[in-house]
Amino acid sequence: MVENIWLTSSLWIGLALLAALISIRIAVSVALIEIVLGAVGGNLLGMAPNDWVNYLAGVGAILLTFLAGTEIDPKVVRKDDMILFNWGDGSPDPAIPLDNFSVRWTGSLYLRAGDYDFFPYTDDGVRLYVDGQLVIDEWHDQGPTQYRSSLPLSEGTHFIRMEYFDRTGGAQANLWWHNVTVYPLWLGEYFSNKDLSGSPTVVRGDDDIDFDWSSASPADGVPQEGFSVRWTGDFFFDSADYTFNVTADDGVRLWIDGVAAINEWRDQGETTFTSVMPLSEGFHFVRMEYYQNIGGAVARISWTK
Ligand SMILES: [Ca+2]
Ligand SMILES: [Ca+2]
Ligand SMILES: [Ca+2]
Repeated sequence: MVENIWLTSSLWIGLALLAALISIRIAVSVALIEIVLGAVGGNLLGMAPNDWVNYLAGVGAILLTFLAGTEIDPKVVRKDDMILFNWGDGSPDPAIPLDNFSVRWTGSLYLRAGDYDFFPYTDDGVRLYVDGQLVIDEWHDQGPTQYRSSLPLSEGTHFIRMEYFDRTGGAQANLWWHNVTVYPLWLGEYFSNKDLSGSPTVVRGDDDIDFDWSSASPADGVPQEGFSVRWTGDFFFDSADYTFNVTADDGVRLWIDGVAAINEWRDQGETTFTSVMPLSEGFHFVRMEYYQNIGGAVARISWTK
């Protein structure tokens, strides 16, 4: 089963790469060729929906670790596991200049049905296409900025393309997404290790992050010690300074949009950390990561204006 998924994934990656290379060669829209090749792949290679893929679908950026993005640039062609980059004043590759460079990622994702929010966070410009449709068009110079696009998607394979450029100075490019129908509040990914590595053992929706597991396991199949959790969600905020309160035993990290708000990633007893973040009115993407080493296990978050 797992081997089949890897085979399927690598075929999709290959198709996306082929589409991009052909499009560079003959200067025809990548999206068009992706859709044609995607249809060919789906019909001829028998890539039927699969329970395991279903289970993973809707998990957001993590799916890119399987289906990958493919960076296509006439200078450098390589595979990236996720679109999560902060190059600072550097560049993605020695062959690429520090400023005035651009990147295109393409990937094919098998997604569950639902309303999806897509969140690029970039410095500078960004364009995002879903199934060839331009859903975010912010191709201009700017500091780090998050955008959001909401659209309903059917169950099946969807084609994501993100294009990006850096003009000068700092450079970063991130993309997350969230299935708000399946996970209206928090999406929780529970890992049977302390560093969020590999595939999660359990993926579920959590209404709140307000847990004191003591010495119990947090979820079926996850050990009571030596586990980690990533929670992601998008929530509406007013225009105000928000105080985020995070309590953890042991380590915890918190990001609001792409901005690191709390980083206390170490063994420790139950401790509360606070960070004040100025937010604009609208939806913001919140990501909290947590690990439990041994002994007590507590994870909580709340915020107030
Ligand atoms: Ca730069
Ligand atoms: Ca820049
Ligand atoms: Ca502990």
